[in-house]
Order: sequence, then C-alpha cells, then structure tokens
Amino acid sequence: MQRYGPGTALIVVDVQNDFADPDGSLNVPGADAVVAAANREIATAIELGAIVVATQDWHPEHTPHFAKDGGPWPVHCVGGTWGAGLHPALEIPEAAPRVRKGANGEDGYSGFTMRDPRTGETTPTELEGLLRATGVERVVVVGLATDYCVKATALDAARLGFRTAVLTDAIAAVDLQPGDGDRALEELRTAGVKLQRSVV
Ligand code: VGL
Ligand code: ZN
Repeated sequence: MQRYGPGTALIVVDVQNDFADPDGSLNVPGADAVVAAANREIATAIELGAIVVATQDWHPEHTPHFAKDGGPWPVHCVGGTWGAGLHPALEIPEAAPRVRKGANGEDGYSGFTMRDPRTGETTPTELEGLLRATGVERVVVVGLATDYCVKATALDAARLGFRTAVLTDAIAAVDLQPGDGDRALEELRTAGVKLQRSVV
C-alpha cells in the first residue's frame, strides 16, 4: 500500500476539459468519477505533506497525433485552448506545478517526456527534476487516460526508479479497442507498478 507523506508525489495526469468534460473533443467515459476520486486524493495528499503535480496534454495545432495530420485522434488539448485547460471541477491548488507536455510545439503521452512531432525525438519535461529537487521517492498516479498518458507516465516513473502506484478508482480508459484499459493495467503490473483502488 502506497501512502502519502513527505517524499511522495501525487501526479494528476491530464484531467483536462477535452478528456473530462462531456463537451470535450475526446471525452473519456467515467471521467466524472475520476475527478471526484482525484479530488479526495489531492486533499489527503496535501494534508499529509505529499506534493501534488498536474500534467497537461499540450499539443501544437498540427501534429501526427491528430487524425487530420494522419494520426489516431480528434484534435484535442491544443495548447492555450479551452480543451487544454484543467477541468474546473478538479480541486487542485493554484500553487501545484503544472507540467505541460509540449510548451515548444512538442507533444507525447508521458508526463516525463515530450516528443518532437516531426523527428519523433524525445526530450524530458521538467517533471523528473521537479520530483528529485523535492526529495520525492514514491509516486502515486491518477487521471486520464489509463491506456495512454496514465500508463506512459507510470511506466516512466517506475523506469526512473520511483516506487510507483496507480489508483484504479481514479483512472479511466479510452478503450479505442475493447480491453485496452485492462491490457494497460497488466502491462503496469508486469513493470512493477503497484495497483491499488485508492490511498484515502
Ligand atoms: C491522451 C489520447 C491522446 C491521454 C492524450 O492523456 O491519455 N490520450 N492524447
Ligand atoms: Zn493527446
């Protein structure tokens, strides 16, 4: 069981309007329950001295990530638009750092890395440095979506040596193919990521 306290970071992945709002362009089924569960986790994490960080999917207007440019997804989370904003029902302190994957026109699934949409080259975001600078050794991941950014972020966290847990009550899958969410959980388990329903 992962617990909150100093040395633990709660990473709230991509709880943004385009994923979490019914009017969002890539609304994830079950996102409402994710927001409610994430809010409970955030409140307790802060109370017990953990740090809380939010990531944001932050795409350029054109990227091979989008169907109009040859990729799998409808246009979503274009940096600076309504869809890229954190969902208003998410209760996260103003002071919690926001890690935007793609401030310079990159994009990517993991909160730890950005991908250049032309070359495919990856570069780190500020997330790992931020965690190391605050003495973080354990990471708890919640948010959207299980089969993409939650999975990629948790796999990177584990690979980087953080003791990593994903909270299954506070995530939801896109399930582009039926079973994608379940397969993602299996992949996480195999990589040594702890799965637990909640911390609080
Ligand atoms: C995501 C699909 C496309 C995510 C991002 O945040 O999981 N999913 N872009
Ligand atoms: Zn995206």
